[in-house]
Amino acid sequence: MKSRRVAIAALLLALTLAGHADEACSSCLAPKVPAAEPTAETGHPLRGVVVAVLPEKSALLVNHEEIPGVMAAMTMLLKVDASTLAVAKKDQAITATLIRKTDGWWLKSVQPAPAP
Ligand SMILES: [Cu+2]
Repeated sequence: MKSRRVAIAALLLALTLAGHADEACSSCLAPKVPAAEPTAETGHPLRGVVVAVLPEKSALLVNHEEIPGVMAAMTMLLKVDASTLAVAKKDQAITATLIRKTDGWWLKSVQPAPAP
């Protein structure tokens, strides 16, 4: 009975160690991914002004405010879907969600906002 309990304890210990080994391994594979990376998927709230609408690039040139922990205030190209592109207007103040994808930065949920 006692040896069986020891065997179970040893098994649990082995499982625990294996779990730790997995964690170490995945962080070795992606050492530079910051802890904030999952938020890049869900997106960051963005406020800005549309400087130009660029249909040929499926993008808006946006002068956006600082996005804390992500980027400073700047003017940059942000990709949008066709329906957003169709209603986007130059000089329009917007709020949106900034999302980082493998092909670049995208804006989702673009809404007109009161001028800053
Ligand atoms: Cu930017």
